[in-house]
Amino acid sequence: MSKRIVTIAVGAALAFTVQAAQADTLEDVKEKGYVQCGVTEGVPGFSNPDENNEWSGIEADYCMALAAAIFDDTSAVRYRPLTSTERFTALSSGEVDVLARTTTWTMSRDTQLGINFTGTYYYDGQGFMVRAADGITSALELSGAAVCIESGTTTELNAADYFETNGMDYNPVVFVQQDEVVKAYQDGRCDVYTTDSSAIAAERSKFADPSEHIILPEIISKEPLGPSVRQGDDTWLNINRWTLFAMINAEELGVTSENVDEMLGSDNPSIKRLLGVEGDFGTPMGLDKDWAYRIIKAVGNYGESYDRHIGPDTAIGLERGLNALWTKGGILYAPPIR
Ligand SMILES: N[C@@H](CCC(=O)N[C@@H](CS)C(=O)NCC(=O)O)C(=O)O
Repeated sequence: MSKRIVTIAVGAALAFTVQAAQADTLEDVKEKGYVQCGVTEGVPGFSNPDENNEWSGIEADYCMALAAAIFDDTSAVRYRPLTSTERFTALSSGEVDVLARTTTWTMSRDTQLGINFTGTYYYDGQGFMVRAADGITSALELSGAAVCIESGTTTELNAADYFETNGMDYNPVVFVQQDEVVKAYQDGRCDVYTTDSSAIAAERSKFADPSEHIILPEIISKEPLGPSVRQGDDTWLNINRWTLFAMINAEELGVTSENVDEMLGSDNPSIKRLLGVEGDFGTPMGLDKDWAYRIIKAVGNYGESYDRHIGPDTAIGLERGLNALWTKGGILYAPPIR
């Protein structure tokens, strides 16, 4: 046997072994009858439980979209609240099937923790909140400040970089749980609360008088927030990736939860493929042909989810900004379904 043929044979055997060793999360999910979604302990607009333990937010919507694609039933989700510190272990140990938990896609997380990020559902950046009465107008005036931070986050690392780069001292006051962080800031144990700016807006919306707190203009980092799954299961990765892409493509094509039935009759080939009227893009992922129709019908497109939970008309009040579609001045861009 030539060296080349031997190499090919070994390669094929290896490929087979890898294939055989692949986890089948979709099968597991179907067997147990629900998607186990790792979420926050409560960030309004992202993933947040109400008094009846009904979860809502763009991350909860994402979990429901997966359940709609797989089961045609948005209630087939179990939410598992996780702190920042425990989230990655919960994913890699199999305690959850997917993390949709205000988690920033970074290189070390993507390449060293045995997980894969599947996309970005919110382009965020780290900001600072201070008490209006303190008269601070820029983060560059924060030298010597006590800064409240959640542990196990990019927040911690970015703050260290920012203060060092700008030659400023600071006193990090670090907690494992978000409510402790916010309470410490409210109790005056810190001068500053820092985290993803969307979460600052979410937290501030819960304060008795939000106008007593201001968000400083500096955004000190890139925080692309997205879902992540365990490595070694490409089918599950594809389902997660294309669930988000289907919601973004639906917005771009003008398909909404309201008009999706009417859109089944559309002549637009992109809409026909999205809705499974032409071609079958579901079966190759282990889903039904109408997987995306189900998502849009039950949860809506990306813009609907955004507007419902974090948009300008909500208490969180976030403009689309970077998270607008690429056709509308933002950077939200999903590959085509074809
Ligand atoms: N995006 C950053 C920060 C994530 C993070 O944990 N943010 C806090 C601030 S809002 C949070 O979501 N806390 C919710 C919780 O602990 O349940 C990261 O991935 O490290």
